Amino acid sequence: MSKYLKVGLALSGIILFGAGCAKYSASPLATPATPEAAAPTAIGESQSGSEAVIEYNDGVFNPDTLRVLVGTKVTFVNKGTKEVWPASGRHPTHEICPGFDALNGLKQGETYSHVFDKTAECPFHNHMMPTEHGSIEVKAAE
Ligand SMILES: [Cu+2]
Repeated sequence: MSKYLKVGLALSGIILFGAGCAKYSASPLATPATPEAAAPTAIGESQSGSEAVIEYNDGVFNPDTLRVLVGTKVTFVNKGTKEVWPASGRHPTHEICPGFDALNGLKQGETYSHVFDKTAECPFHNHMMPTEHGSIEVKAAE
């Protein structure tokens, strides 16, 4: 009995030690401080189906990939000094998600909102600088 107990303790010691090692070796891979801001692709998720915000700051949409439920109002906010004109792909016709088009450039502090009322994959871009782009996935409410 005591022999089994000793083996059991030894095993759990090894398991604990192993877990400790795994944790320790994994930590250097983690990005310090703010992984969301540092990552090249920021993914936002809205589960409420109500509202979501995408901030634009001098060439960067944050998040640039967003998943929302049908019926979500997405608001683009210009936080930077460069103008931004959010619009659906494909440039320059913006026909992929009809109606998703600010129709003019937003200056610093200005906003544009669009309600996504059906499931779709809506790539978007800055119509004034089409190389700046992102994507909004509109999913059915469950
Ligand atoms: Cu465009």
